[in-house]
Amino acid sequence: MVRTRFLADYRPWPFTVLETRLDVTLSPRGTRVRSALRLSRTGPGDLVLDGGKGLRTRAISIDGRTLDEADLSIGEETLTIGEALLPDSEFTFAADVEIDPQDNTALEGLYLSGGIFCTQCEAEGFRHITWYPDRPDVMAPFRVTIRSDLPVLLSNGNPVASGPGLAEWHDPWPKPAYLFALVAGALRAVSGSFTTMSGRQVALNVWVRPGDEDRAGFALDSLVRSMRWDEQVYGREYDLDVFNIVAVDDFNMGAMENKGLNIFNSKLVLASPDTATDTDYERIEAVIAHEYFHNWTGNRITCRDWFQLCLKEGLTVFRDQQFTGDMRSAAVKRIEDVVTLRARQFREDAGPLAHPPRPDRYEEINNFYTATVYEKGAEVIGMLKRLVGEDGYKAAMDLYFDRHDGDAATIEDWLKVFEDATGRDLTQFKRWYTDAGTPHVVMTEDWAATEAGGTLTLTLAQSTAPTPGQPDKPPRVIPLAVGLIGPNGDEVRPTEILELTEPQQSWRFEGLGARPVVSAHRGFSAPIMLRRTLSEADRALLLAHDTDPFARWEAGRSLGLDALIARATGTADAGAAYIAAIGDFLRDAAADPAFAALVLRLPPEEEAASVIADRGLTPDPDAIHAAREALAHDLAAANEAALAGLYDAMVVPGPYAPDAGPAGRRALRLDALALLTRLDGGDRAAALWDSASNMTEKMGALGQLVRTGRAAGALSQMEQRFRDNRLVMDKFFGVQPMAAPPADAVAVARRLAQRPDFDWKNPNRFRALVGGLGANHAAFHAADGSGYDFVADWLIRLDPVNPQTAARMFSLFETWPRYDATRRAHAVAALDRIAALPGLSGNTAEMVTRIRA
Ligand code: 0A1
Ligand code: ZN
Repeated sequence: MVRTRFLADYRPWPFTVLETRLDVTLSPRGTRVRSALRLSRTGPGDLVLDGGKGLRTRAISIDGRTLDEADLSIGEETLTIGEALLPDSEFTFAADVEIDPQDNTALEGLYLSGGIFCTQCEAEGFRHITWYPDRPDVMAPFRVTIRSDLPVLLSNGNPVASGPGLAEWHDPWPKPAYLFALVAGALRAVSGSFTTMSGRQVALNVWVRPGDEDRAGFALDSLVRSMRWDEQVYGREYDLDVFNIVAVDDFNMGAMENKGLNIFNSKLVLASPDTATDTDYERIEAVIAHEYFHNWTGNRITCRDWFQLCLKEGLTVFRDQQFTGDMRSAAVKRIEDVVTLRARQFREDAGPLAHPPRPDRYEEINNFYTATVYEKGAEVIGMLKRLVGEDGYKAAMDLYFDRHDGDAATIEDWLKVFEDATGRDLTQFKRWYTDAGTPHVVMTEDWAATEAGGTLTLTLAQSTAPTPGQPDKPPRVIPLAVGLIGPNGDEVRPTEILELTEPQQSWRFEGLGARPVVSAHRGFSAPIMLRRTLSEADRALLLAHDTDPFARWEAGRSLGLDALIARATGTADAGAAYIAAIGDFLRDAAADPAFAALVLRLPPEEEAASVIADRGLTPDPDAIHAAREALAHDLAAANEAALAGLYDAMVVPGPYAPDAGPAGRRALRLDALALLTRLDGGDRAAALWDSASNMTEKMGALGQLVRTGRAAGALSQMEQRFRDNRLVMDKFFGVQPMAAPPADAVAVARRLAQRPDFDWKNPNRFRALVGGLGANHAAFHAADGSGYDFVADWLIRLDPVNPQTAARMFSLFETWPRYDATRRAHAVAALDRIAALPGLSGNTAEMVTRIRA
């Protein structure tokens, strides 16, 4: 049943839960859940509890008196007890229900993953476990008893008792039901400990399946680094005696921050040099940190309602980005984050699924765990920090933790804290939370030379295109960081922040000697698209000399994009300036390999398509693919010696370490390899496949072999060696459709889908294959519609089994309006075929309707 929820309809629940007691007897087909909620009335109204279809209700009682059917009304989604039947002040509501974890393929609520019982309750999963006020503003301490013969029985909080077949847990920190978790299984712990800043000992465990223990150490170390960092940078101390992390193979998302018991997709826990890449390691470290940081930003301070989701997610992403920047290279991390933001969030903001970081309506909240809520939510906090400064930010954060600890808060509360701590009026700034769309900022320059020295006038003009449901876009506060670079490459003015608040404003820089080159949007100071005219020579100068690493990278990126787009739209041999600038850059590339790897990487086809569309033209995926291949070839040919030199020089001696230093060298080496393969046809890649002793180099080589049609041997070796390793086999399923030549990729995907080990009910495996094809731009957007059909067929199959994972993959289709009429017709036909299906889940129905609108 589809129903729209509105932010404006928020009403508090008329009771407080003083304590929640759960007694759970586990069994795959009939798990018994007995709950007792101590309630106290805070306002008038019936007692209305949430529950799902899967609950087999055996008994409901109030203060021990079992209610007859006549006293209750049990609907599809709620249980109601009339006000007249309830005691006046405090009373206990108890429920006795039975559920079927084995049947739970949606992976929401209590389910089984490879013999492990586990839960996923965010956002509204707890209602599949028992009747409950399943809303984030209802918080309670929990006491949980688990009964099972399985050896490891875990829940939130601290362990209070355990015996044969039984464990009892107590979580003293009031929490909403979405943070509840329970795990039971034959698990092994990799353990450590942490002494907090006030000297408390915390036991740390990473729970994995027997045999996986040797791949859990990095996750444990990452946890310790996260705990220390949150104390040092935010003054936040952990607040329980134990912190447990559990890895499960079947999980809809990355991981979940359940209080004291984080549950992770195993791909974000398990790593060893021969099974995980450098990127996997970096991601594990970041997600372990993210979930840990939620303990304060999400758990101690949670959200009043799901419209406020970015309150916890934007802030926690911002914190995990800061953490990774501190652990590794801040400059490289910033560029990586911008690349992801543009690829996912800008694209979302420009299409039919655009929504503000704080939406004001939704049908299915699980469809709003988006790049906009997460990544743009983080960008908005970055801007806030830039506007109020380091000290202002620190004062505001201290006040936030002080004022709102224990609360279910709102974006208004968050902004008020910043206003109170810094004295700044954030009325206009709030639009970043309420308005969708990426602002365009046009920058123009006027140079006037006088006797006293030249004056540069910079004019900035902002506008934002309409988005669904929001036709008018008033101006926002946009902090644009700029610096000036002299013609000889020296910085003549350090970074300053121009605060654009009007539709158009100008700034004057006086007393300059020669006309400088403006280094603009330094550090990507706001999530906007900056449009300016800058000569190729000036961009080459910035790439060579800018002191700001983001702006420096951006100069090269912009040359690359222009070269690619010119070729894709008609100019055959464009890109001389780009190729020459990269050639100059390569001379110094070894100085900072991780940064150099980013500069050397050609813009992806998808990004070229977005920029072409943004310029009002129709992107042609085949032309873009051909142009990118040709540009890569020419770039390689012009710089062959330098690339070959780097490829040899960037070998990392000694045993593998996942640290930023060696990882950066491997990244540069593999980016050089990708270009050199255009010249040697895959010889180096084949040799590297044979000699590599770590998964990073293996996958770097394999991608090139797949692209050049030389992967058969490597793939069969991979299969031989890793057929029992699910995570490595996901790579096997992903790399082939993603890297195959677009003309072959759909056939490759179809063949893989027929393999018996295409276990499509496992979200990782499904995403590897179907998402892998989706990531091959020219294949997914094949002119004959075969890419759309392949994805649609599989989404149709997945939807009844796992609606959340199916619905989230619809974003692959969100760019359909920008392509040509033939492709649009194919995409619309695929979407309409899905929309017409009887019994479509609410999740998918909402996505299809929004995308088609
Ligand atoms: N809060 C988690 C993300 C998450 C959201 C929903 C889930 O199930 C539907 C699972 C995880 C995070 O930000 O990591
Ligand atoms: Zn999160």
